[in-house]
Amino acid sequence: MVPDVSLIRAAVARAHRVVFFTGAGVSAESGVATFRGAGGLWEAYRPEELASPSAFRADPLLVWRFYDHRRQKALQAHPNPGHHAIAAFVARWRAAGRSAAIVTQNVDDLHERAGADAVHLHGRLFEVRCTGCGRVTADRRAPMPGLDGGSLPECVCGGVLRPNIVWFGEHLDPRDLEAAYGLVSKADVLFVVGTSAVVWPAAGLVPHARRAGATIIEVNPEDTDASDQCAFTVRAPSGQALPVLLDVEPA
Ligand code: BV8
Ligand code: ZN
Repeated sequence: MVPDVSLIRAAVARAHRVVFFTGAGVSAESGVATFRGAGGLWEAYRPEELASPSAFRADPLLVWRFYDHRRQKALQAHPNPGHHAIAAFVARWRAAGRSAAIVTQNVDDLHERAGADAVHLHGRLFEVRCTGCGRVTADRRAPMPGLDGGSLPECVCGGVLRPNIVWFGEHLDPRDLEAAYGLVSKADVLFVVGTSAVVWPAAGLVPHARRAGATIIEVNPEDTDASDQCAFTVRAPSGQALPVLLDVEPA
């Protein structure tokens, strides 16, 4: 680990408002593939080939098969000690009358399955949205019936359903963005966990928090685009580091 664990813990204990900004790395130890880097999803595909409106228009079956595969993998996964440490910390801080929140770029539901709520900036793998009437519904069918036979899931209105995910070139939900920027602008401590910080506007949360005076703590085995904004960088897997770093009581 790192020598400044006690410094980090002291900063966290003093914090009245803590935000966790997470990316695919927080789910890596649950066996959910990250996007970039070795073994990442994008190694086999190019993002614009699959996670974009044009890809869905061109070949909705291919895109649905990509998400169906990820839905099945995500259902087989379980929250890891990193998810549990964050969820327990958030509950403890709120019980003490302090503020703690999670803003995630992830579309899996592992934060929720560890008992926490989260702002999902890039949508949710287990929701579908109708391309006709716009209705959003929870949907955990995996495998998705019909895909093997070449038929696309449909809404009760007859419209084709799509994953309720923000694709490249699509706007994030302004309510989520507003919530996320509102949280980090008041944070005393911002944990940046398991993200390469290359995707915007989500990545903008880090410089925004820094300008607002937050102490930023990165938990990631590797250097990222956010590393130079961080007061502390913990070069370790989040499932190992977070149970240690978050084992604090409010001071
Ligand atoms: C938009 C859903 C307006 C799909 C995703 C500036 C401003 C605005 C837009 C842009 C801009 N510059 C460029 C853009 C365009 C684009 C963008 O940011 N492109 C990047 C690639 C340059 N942004 C957009 O298109 C956004 N839309 O801005 O709308 C607009 C409209 C039209 C025209 C212009 C602008 C929409 C972005 C959302 C895209 N959707 N996901 C899906 O999931 O299938 S993004 C995708 O990347 C995932 O959601 C993921 O969450 C996100 C970020 O990736 P990470 O989570 O960081 O994961 P990654 O694999 O990269 O890194 C993993 C990290 O974990 C690594 O650092 C690794 O070291 C670490 N790690 C590994 N193991 C562990 C670990 N850490 C801890 N513990 C471990 N054990
Ligand atoms: Zn519909």
